[in-house]
Amino acid sequence: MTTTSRGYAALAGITAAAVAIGAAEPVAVLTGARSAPLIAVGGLVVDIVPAPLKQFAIALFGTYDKIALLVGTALLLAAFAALLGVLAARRLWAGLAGIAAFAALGVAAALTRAGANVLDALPSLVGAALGALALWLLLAGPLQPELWSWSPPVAPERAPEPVAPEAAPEPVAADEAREPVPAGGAEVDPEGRRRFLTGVGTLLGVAAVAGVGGHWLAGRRGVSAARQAVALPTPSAAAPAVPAGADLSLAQLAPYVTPNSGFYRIDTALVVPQVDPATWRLRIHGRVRREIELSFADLLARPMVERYVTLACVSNEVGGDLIGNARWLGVPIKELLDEVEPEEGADQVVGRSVDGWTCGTPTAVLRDGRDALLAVGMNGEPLPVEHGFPVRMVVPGLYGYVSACKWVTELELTSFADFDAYWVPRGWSAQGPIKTESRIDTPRSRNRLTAGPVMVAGVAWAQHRGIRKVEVRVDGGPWREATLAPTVSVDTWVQWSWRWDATPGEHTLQVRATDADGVTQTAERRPVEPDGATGWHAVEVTVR
Ligand SMILES: Nc1nc2c(c(=O)[nH]1)N[C@H]1C(S)=C(S)[C@@H](COP(=O)(O)O)O[C@H]1N2
Ligand SMILES: [Mo]
Repeated sequence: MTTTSRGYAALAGITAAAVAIGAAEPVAVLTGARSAPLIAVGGLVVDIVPAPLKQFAIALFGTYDKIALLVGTALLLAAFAALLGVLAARRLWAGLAGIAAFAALGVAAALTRAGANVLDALPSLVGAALGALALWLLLAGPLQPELWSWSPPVAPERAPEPVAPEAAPEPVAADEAREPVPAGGAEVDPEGRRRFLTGVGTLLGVAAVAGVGGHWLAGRRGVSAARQAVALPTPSAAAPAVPAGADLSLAQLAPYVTPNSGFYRIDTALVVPQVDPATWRLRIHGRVRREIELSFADLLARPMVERYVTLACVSNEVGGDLIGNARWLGVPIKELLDEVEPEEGADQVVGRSVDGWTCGTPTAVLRDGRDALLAVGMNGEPLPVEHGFPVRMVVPGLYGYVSACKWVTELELTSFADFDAYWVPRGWSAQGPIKTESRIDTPRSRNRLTAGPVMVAGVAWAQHRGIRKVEVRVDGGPWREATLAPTVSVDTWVQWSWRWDATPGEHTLQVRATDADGVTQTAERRPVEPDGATGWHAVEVTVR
């Protein structure tokens, strides 16, 4: 095979893959976006990939880790498809077998997603069938450019062009020199080439239209209309007003209340679950005396409280931004647990999402009187779909991975001895109380400042314990106490500020917080795994 024909074969393989992926999308409109092959395989990868690799992806790509995964999967698929095309040009059956293997992977991935049914195999099967058809059309069918070694000769062997003696010899690729030139010559018959490339272009166009159109249609089947139709009830216990001065409103400083659009998002869902509130149910069951099941209307009919709670991710590095503060509206989980009457020893409540993700929360924490909520509202709106619409859990004082189940559909009373939630077998601690932490928001590292007074400010948090003190120091000097802004409650972060008389030179600023129990944030640097990072945040600045 020549380099040219190998290029054409690779192009045919990539085109067939594009047809397969594109054709699967309109089918996934019927079966759900999660059953589309790329998403299903990506979801499988998310679930089986080793935890350190996942943490690496989160660290590297932050909240773009999903896009990175999908782009990576697509590039890998394209590489395999190119290889498959080259194989198929020699033996078509090898290419078709390769497509069948990919179809099997897609089907297996789609069928192992939580709540999957047999129909979820359809997108991969239809995609694979049409991909195989495309491969045949391009390599062996009416669109083939007739340059494969086994294709029938189309042109009589031409005499070699006479080479002018003064011309430099053409460099010849090693394999071209070794392999006999197939009948028909290494040159592509221009008619065949036009037919092939037109075919490739048309198929890629059809794949793109099917893929983009199908994806768009699937999106329209989403729940954003149902979300807009939700009328949130007035809380029977309103959130306390945010005290004047809680927000210092400094440039670079995180606002006291995080807007929904800027709220960090972390979850394992490659496509955001679309849960229709009309069919949503919450089952509270397991080791209880009285199992209950609630509809969305049942939930909305209950007395609701509104509370500010700061949510934090266990994967947040020291100085990181996987933390946000919002006003949540919801039903106290304690009241629901009182109704079901958990059995003695049922020390864990497992929140289960529609996509099968689980978290395990201590029953005692949910019943100790703190504002643990089954939330339906976030900052005065129904929950944004990516933040768990229609219902999620919010528990002050615990990291999200053990408490903040989005798209929640089940609360199961069990014990820590009997059940490991999603992240536990992946190396994370079963217990996840939030660690006392603080962050410098302004100035930022590498900021250039002018000598004189500089406002140093940031946030500190120790949800449900509260922050007593924040201290700052320059270049390892004495700790200086910062001013704490007022805050709504011990369940939220607090802004702090300290006026620094900056002198010219390179300086390092450090911060540490002390919680209301009197415990000062440890200097010991520990990684996020298994139960949250520790250490002091530092920024390095230049003052002129
Ligand atoms: N269904 C579901 N809920 C989930 C997760 C998830 O992967 N799936 N991740 C949890 C984690 S690790 C965190 S930190 C919070 C983040 O909530 P947010 O995306 O609304 O900020 O959601 C939690 N709830
Ligand atoms: Mo998290």
